[in-house]
Amino acid sequence: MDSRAQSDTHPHTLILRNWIAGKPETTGSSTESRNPGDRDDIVALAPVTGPDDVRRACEAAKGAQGRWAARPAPGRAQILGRLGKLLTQRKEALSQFVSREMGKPIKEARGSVQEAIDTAEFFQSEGRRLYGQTVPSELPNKELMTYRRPVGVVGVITAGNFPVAVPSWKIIPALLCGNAVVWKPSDDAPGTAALFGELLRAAGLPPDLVSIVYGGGAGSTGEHLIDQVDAGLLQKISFTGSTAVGRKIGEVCGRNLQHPSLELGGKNPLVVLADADIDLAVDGALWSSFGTAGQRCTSCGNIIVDGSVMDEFREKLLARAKTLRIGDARSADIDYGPMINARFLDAWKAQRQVGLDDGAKLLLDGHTIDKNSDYTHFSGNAEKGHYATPRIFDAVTMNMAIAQTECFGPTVNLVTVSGVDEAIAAANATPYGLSSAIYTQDAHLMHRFKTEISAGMTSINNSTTGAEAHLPFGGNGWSGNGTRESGIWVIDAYTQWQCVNVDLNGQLQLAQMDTEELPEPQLDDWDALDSSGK
Ligand code: UN1
Repeated sequence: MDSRAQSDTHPHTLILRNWIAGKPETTGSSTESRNPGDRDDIVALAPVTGPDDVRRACEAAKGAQGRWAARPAPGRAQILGRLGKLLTQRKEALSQFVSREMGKPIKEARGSVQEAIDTAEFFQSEGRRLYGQTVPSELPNKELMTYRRPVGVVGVITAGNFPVAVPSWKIIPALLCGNAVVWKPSDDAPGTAALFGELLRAAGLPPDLVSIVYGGGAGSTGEHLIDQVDAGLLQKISFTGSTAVGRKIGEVCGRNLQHPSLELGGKNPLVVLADADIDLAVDGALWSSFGTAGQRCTSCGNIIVDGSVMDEFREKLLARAKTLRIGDARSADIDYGPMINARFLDAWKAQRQVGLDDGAKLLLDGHTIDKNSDYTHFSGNAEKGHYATPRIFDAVTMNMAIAQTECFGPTVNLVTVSGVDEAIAAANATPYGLSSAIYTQDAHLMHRFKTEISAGMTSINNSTTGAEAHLPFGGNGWSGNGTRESGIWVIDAYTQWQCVNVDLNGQLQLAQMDTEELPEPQLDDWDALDSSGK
């Protein structure tokens, strides 16, 4: 018995089983994962995991973690390198599956699988470093050194918009550092999680090292997993999702004196200054705002434009936004696909009235696509998918609710400012601080923006998205709790430092007490220094 089977009645539907302590397990209840572009297509049936099963998964992970941590780091890393090779071999199949299950255009799906490959390759070589330090002692014949030690069992909770890349950002470095993982993937993409889990095991990871428990978030499996922090069975949570849920996780971890990794929301600004290359800025704004149907934490929320170029920018953005091609995610000829789920679609629908109540103007009135829609650039099946056309609000000011609140969908605000000071102030005027972008050709203004913006990620003359596997990813303020994913920085999230001293002196020596005393400085003649110059 494996972690998945093919349905007899629906041959395209995967029947998933939890993977707990190295074995597949069936539970009573299950949920469906449907293709958001074709709601008749049931991609997977996944269990909903109750508290007892989640607890067992965490208990079992402890033993697996100890055995894994005892393996030398380069050996652990070698397995992760093999994962990278397996992902490369299966890239197309996995990308097609991602696209079908959560509705990301196939080109983007390939890019997101590539991000996981890059992550595996990066951490394969990091296993030959995972450096500690040698440190000089204040005492003779004594050696000091530092080691990175694993944290323990890590609970990983991920979102559906990057169902391979973001889990890989967490699981790969967590494992490299000698931890075990209990993963609750998004209920929007359980099938993708099952395939990724299979590749992890095929690469040679001990089967009991990564458990996968399916289910929902609030009031469901995600919450049961968080409960294991209070139960003492998890030493860390790594979460990507909403700021509201991140706060709750932070509270639970805080009272247990743990430091979770929280990658949360954003209301990312893209600034266009008077001297910008407007066509380039329109390209970046269009992609940042509507790429992935606006369902990235790095999507642009506010486009902040200098008044002197606003008319030109607005006209060009509007003309392009009206022609965005929307349709089935696996078609090569679309700009964006369906909304990932009905919840995101409903929140996006509700945002329209919020903007109107704020007093903002609808420059482009986005709407859901149904069989009566006349949107000419649509190629999907309107009756079967969650589709939405682009929405642009104009005359937005930073005190409006729509300027302050993240909305995961194809919507963006135009904010007019005068000069760089106002532009930077507007860009900093939300409680978030994930990504940011500026378009200018002036090196001094680039410098001002990158030093004065509060954001974990800043692009100059590029869009608000576009993480790379070896750069720190994360944000300030409401966008997280200061931890970063990826690159060498994430290693701090999955290790804790141990310092060791080795005393070769043969006699007890005490730090700060048995150190050599220096003679008193002799500087009496300084009192006689005459600085008058006479
Ligand atoms: C997210 O939306 O949670 O840079 C992550 C980007 C992507 C990652 C986004 N590579 O937009």
